[in-house]
Amino acid sequence: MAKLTVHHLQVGQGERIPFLLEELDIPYEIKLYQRNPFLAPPELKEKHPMGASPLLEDATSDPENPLLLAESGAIVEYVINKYGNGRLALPPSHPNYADYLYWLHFSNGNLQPTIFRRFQARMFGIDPADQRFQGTDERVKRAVGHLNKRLESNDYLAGDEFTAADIMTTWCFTTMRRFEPLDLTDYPGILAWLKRVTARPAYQRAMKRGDPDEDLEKAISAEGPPRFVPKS
Ligand SMILES: N[C@@H](CCC(=O)N[C@@H](CS)C(=O)NCC(=O)O)C(=O)O
Repeated sequence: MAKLTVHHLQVGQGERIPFLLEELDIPYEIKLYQRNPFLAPPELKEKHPMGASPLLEDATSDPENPLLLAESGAIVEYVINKYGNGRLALPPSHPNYADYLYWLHFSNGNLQPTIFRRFQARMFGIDPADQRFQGTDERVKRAVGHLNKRLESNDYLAGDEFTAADIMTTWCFTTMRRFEPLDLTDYPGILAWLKRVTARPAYQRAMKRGDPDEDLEKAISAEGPPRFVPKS
């Protein structure tokens, strides 16, 4: 049996990994860290050169010297291929294989940096009327509109089946909105998909273990969850 530990900085993208492991029914330990005040606390920074969450520790082969893997996308592929028998991924023979790959990579490769750029513009005090802010806003609307269109004609990002692409993307529209507000009123495809995905028992169990204080109803509402307030 796999001996896995997830290191998760609460209120963050680390939630993808417990979600994945719960879906695959793979047992794991979870170690929780709190933001200090916004970024990682020293205990997490000491674990890996990038000091970011999630981290997966795998002591299956060598308990004395466990493997430590960062990058949520890499962790997702590692777990699926090593312990999940390929479940939650589509194989190259599947007609939607290219869709699966595209949407699996879209969150970290495009959507998330795009939203984060607008968040940074706001943090740097750029006026929303300023062209530079509007450029970041236009790009967010383009990415979110693209995803919404996909979900208006498909139950899940890769097509009819729930896959790791949905797991990678969910947090961008739930917990990530605690940092950068994003009203989803004009995106009914995303709202309906969020409801479907977050109703899954695996998501509910994962959030109970990783972020029990999050209000999951608010997280999937059109207006979104409350802003993150750092502990002083
Ligand atoms: N591309 C990485 C990003 C990891 C990342 O930046 N995680 C954030 C949590 S949302 C973090 O740990 N931030 C704390 C810090 O950078 O100090 C991934 O997908 O795992």
